[in-house]
Amino acid sequence: MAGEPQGDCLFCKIVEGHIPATIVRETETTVAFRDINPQAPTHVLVIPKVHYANAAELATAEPTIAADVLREAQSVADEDKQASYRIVFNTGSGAGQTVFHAHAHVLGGRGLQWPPG
Ligand code: D5M
Repeated sequence: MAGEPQGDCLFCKIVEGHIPATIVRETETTVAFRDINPQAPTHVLVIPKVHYANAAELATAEPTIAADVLREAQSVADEDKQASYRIVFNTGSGAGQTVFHAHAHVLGGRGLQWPPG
């Protein structure tokens, strides 16, 4: 059920500590860890501890936690001393989403092209 841990979800396993990750920040509602395949000097994923498939589902069901994710993205950028950074929420496989647990990519530390590919 949405909001509950999913046994087959990689990011739920990271939240539960069953899969290792390089965790950089943790709050009551969120975890932030370095992406295993970094696309920029700063590439951190901020996830809610609760399981929702994507950012829109999270924001609909738990708007306060969705705001926590955004606030944590800023904190990650601050800690990595990135004054400019990009937040990406891939939504749907056509947009490149591969893990169906809501997550913000926080990217910084290099020039970022617009529009993104
Ligand atoms: O982003 C999913 C991201 O998750 C992708 O950039 C790789 C990253 N990933 C996958 N497994 C791990 C582990 N174990 N640790 C850290 N990062 C991981 P998406 O937007 O769904 O394509």
